[in-house]
Amino acid sequence: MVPTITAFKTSPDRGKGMARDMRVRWALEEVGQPYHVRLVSFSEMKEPAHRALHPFGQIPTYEEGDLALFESGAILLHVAQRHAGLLPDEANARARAISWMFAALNTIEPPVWDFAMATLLEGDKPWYEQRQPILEERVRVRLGELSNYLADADWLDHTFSAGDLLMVTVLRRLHRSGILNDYPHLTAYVARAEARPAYQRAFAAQLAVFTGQTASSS
Ligand code: GTB
Repeated sequence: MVPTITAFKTSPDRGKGMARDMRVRWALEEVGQPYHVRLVSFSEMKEPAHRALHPFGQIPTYEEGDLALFESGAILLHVAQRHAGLLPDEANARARAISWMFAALNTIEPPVWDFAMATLLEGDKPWYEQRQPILEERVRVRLGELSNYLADADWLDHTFSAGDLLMVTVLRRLHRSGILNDYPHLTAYVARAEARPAYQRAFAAQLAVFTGQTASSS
């Protein structure tokens, strides 16, 4: 059965692949699973039909037969457990890869998200100049630790996994800030992941939503 995911009809990032449908698309490409995409507007996301799939009125969602999932991490875990390619077969290695999925979402993403959102949305607030260095330092502490751990290894735990996929989607959010340039191991890690054919296909697919809209609205 071909699953259907949801994505922004009009992504605020203008096709840069920053929204969280990108990680689901990438996972499905990695495992070779075809998928349909239903594009939703911001207002459609808040309507009952979409809230039946996602209680918080967001994207991405994932529908496959009777199953409806929300939360990108849960969707990735489901895809990775159902198909080969994103989690190792050996039980301990598999458990470690799942630890990295949680580390990406629970340890790295919160400070990165707070920093990126403040940069985007709070530049005009009176507290911005004081708060932003604090948020940046929280990001830098985690990046330093992650960089020391990774060093010049290709992937977090020997072979590419859903943990790497999530970690890279989180780190990519820092591209705009330039912070990542201070961590060459992490820059190389992100570039290595972005060079994967599955990443390229997923990125092209989400970009086509933006360029297609541009073409049809002109
Ligand atoms: N924890 C959930 C998950 O991992 O699935 C979070 C889902 C989420 O935040 N979804 C966002 C959303 O639907 C899109 S990804 N927002 C609409 C709303 O809440 O009304 C977050 C996002 C949005 C835009 C950019 N951007 O433009 O760069 C980047 C990331």
